Amino acid sequence: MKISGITPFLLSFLISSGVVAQPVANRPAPSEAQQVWHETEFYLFVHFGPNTFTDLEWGHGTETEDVFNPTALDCDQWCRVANAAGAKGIIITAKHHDGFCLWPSGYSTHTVRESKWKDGKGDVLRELSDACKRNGLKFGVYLSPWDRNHPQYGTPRYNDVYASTLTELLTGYGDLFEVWWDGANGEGKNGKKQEYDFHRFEKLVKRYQPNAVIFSDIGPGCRWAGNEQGTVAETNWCMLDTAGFGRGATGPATSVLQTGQENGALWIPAECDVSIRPGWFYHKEEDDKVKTPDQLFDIYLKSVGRGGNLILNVPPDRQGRFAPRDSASLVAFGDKLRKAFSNNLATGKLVFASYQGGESRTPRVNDGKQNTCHIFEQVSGGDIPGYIVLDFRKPETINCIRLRETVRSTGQRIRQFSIEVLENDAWKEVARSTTIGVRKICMFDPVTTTKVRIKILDTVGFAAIGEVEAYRVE
Ligand code: FUL
Repeated sequence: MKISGITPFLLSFLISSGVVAQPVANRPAPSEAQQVWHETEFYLFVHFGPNTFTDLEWGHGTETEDVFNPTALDCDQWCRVANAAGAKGIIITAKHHDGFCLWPSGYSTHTVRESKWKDGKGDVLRELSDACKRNGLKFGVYLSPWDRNHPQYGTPRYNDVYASTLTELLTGYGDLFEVWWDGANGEGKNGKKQEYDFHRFEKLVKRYQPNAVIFSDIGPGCRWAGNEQGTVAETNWCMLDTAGFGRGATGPATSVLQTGQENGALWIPAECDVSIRPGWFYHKEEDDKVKTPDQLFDIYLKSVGRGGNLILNVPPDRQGRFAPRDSASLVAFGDKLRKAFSNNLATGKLVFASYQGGESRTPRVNDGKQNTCHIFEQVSGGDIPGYIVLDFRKPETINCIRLRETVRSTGQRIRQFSIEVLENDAWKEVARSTTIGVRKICMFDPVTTTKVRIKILDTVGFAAIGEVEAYRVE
C-alpha cells in the first residue's frame, strides 16, 4: 500500500483526529452550496402551463393566454404530497419552450396576466413559493432558454429579455435552491436560433442567489445525467471536464454524462430527471401509466443510490392538482422509503478497520456524522485491500448497505469495493461495485450474518469512508 497526494504526517494526523475539515489534496470537491444540494437528494419537478390544457408536450408559442385556466389550483396539495413522498423541494417550469410565463413578467405579454385565470391577477410562482415555505420545502425554477413566443428570440436583444426575466425570478420569490437550464434549443418565431449569453446569466444567479445550484448539461452546479429515465451509471464520478463543450447539442456525449470522469477538472455531480408518467405534462390518457411505488423505488436506487440527485416530475392536471393516482403512488413510495432506511443496524455496533498494517476500532464510520471518517491508504490492483468490519455481535438479517465517502473534504476516490458477510466462519462476497462518492446503496439477497466486511479494492490515492449503514429493506 502506498500513500500518495498526502504526507505521512498529515495522514496520521487525519487518522488520529478522524475529522477532516478542509480539502487535503488535489482532487475537486463540492462547494458548500453543492454539499447542501447533495443532501437535498430527491425533489419534485412540476411541468405546468398551456400544454396542460392543449395536450401538447412542446407548445407552439401561439396558444392564446386564455388556454391556461386551472379551475382549482392547490399548491399546498402539491407540497403535502411532496412531503409524504420524502421529496425535499419542488422545481417548477416558470416558462417552458412555448414562452408562457406562470408569473406576470414585465418582459413578456404572454403570461398569466393576459389570461382569464383569476382575472389576470394570478401568479403561480407566488402561490408555489409561499406554499413551499409553509410546508418546509425548498423551491427552484426551470426557465427555458428556448422561447417559441418571444418576438425578440433569435436576436441579441433576447439575451436582455432572458436576463431580465431571470432576475425577476431570482429576486422576487425568496431563496431558490436550484435554477434549471434546459438544453433544448430550436427556432423562434422568426425562424432563427438563439446565441445565448450563459456567462451573463450565470453571473446573475451568483449575484442574487449565491446558494442556488445551476443545472445544465455542463453545470456549473450539477450536470444532466444523460438520459430522461432518472438513472445514472453504476460507475458515477462527480467530476466533469467542460472545456470546449456547450449546452444542448454541443454538450458532452451522453455516455460521459452518465459516468462523469474520474479525472475531470470540475465537481459537477449528476442530477437524474424522469417523469412519473410517460409525458412531462399532464395528459388524461396517461392516467393508467403512472409509475408504481416499486418502479419509483428502483429509480431511487439507480439515482440517489448511485450518488446522484433525483428530480421526479409530477404534472398537475387541469384543475391544478396532482391527480389521484400520482398522489397515491407517491405516498406509498414515501412510506416504502422511510421504512427502508429507518432502522440502521450498524448504529451502536462495533466497527474495526485496517490501520497502518494492523487493525483499529473505528467508531467514526457509524457515528451518523458525515464529516468524521476512517482514512485508507492508497490501494491499487494486487495490493492488500483496506477494509472495515461491522460486528453485530448477534445474527442480523440484512440485504442493503449504504456507504459514503467524505467527498467535501477529500473529493471522490474509491474505484472499486466489495461487500462480504461471514457465513460458516468464512467470508462470502454478496456485492461488488465501483464508485461510492457521495453515497452508494447496494442491495443483495437477504442474508443472516454476525459480521459484514467492506473491502476497499482500488482507490485514487488515499480514500476516506464517512459512514457505513446496514438495513433490512422489505
Ligand atoms: C427537455 C424538454 O424539451 C422537455 O419538454 C422537458 O422539459 C425535459 C425536462 O427537458 O429537454
